[in-house]
Amino acid sequence: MDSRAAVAYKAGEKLTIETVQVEGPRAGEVMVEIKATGVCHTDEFTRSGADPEGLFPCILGHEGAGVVVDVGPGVTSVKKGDHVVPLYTPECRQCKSCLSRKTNLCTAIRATQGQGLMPDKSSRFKLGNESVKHYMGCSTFSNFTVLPEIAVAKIREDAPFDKVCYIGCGVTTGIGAVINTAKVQPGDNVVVFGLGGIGLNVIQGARMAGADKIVGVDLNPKRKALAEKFGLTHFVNPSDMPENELVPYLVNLTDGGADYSFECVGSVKVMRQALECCHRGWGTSVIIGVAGAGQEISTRPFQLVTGRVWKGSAFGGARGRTDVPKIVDWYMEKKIIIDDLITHTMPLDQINHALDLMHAGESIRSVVVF
Ligand code: NAD
Ligand code: AHE
Ligand code: ZN
Repeated sequence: MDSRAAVAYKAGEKLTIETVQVEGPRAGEVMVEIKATGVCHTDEFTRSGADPEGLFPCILGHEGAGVVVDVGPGVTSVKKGDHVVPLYTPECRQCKSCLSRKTNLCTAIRATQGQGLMPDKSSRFKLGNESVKHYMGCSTFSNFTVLPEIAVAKIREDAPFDKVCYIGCGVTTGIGAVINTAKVQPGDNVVVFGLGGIGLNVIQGARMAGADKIVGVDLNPKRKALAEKFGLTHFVNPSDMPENELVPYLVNLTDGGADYSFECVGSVKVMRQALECCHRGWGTSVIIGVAGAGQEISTRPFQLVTGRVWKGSAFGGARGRTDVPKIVDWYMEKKIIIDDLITHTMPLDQINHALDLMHAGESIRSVVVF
């Protein structure tokens, strides 16, 4: 069938709105009509060419919500008409990783997903005669997309698509990093670097966990007021002081260092600051940001010898099919806030404007509605 989609032809080029051809679902797959999709910094990271694994031409987007319109042979866990959130981190419940209970990084389809293909090594998207790659197994910048059934979370039908799409990445990544990865406890002091679509969800997660000081660090002064609504207690703008004073300032502000810090920028320089502002003996820093191609992190080993811990978090450590429906419930029960973070809503043909707003620091999340 035909589908309107934003196609990324080449790294660094603007997205182009096209009518692509989408093949129906094969065994174990479902076709989803995407109703809304958020635009995450990671989509832009790939479009820009900074991701060494970026494949083109492709259909980006991994933060969607929609309705199952067709299922392939053997699909049992969802049916036509079900409301779903696509999962770039699937949950097969059978692989070594799923069974370990130690990680959310299901390996069932990771290899082909990284090649921009479905598990049978083919693409469901075509533009004329040319095959178009899937992206993060989701490709939510297409009105219709195909996913393995293990890569969709069934959600309640009264949840608005244009809000809960954000649970497909940003909300779950931020809140999950606090609750699942760091396991922040009441009274902990937390420092969050980068108060964008992810960092503000880390702040709201820290407040839910009962953190004491919630310090936010961002170069954009406009982030302060919004972050305060989510639980921020102290705002720090690195440009207000010489670079070498930032870490000692944060250590002093948090009575000897953060119990937990979170890097939500994607800068290796900031990752180092985030580790080094942690408390001697136990402070843990969680890397969420995705850094550019070929970048490496560094610190003095003494930072780790003296008890600081460096960790990472993907999709907030969440097991998608199990956890996403619960997070949708939290939103519907007003336990978490999403609406204030969706600063812009637009039709598909304005998707490049969403990228401009991100670069200008004007948006938190832009959502495209089909
Ligand atoms: P965003 O663009 O909305 O926010 C980034 C924020 O960082 C902005 O507010 C910006 O002003 C701030 N910033 C830039 N340089 C800074 C500096 N030196 N110090 C402090 N703040 C600085 O991006 P986002 O959507 O929130 O994504 C943040 C990062 O998280 C990206 O790298 C993205 O790719 C990554 N991400 C990772 C996961 C995961 O599962 N690990 C999931 C989603 C996004
Ligand atoms: N290809 C990139 C890595 C990108 C990355 O780290 N992706 C995160 C999700 S970001 C969502 O906005 C992730 O979950 N990774 C786990 C995985 O298995 O890919 C690079 O830098 O090479
Ligand atoms: Zn994302």
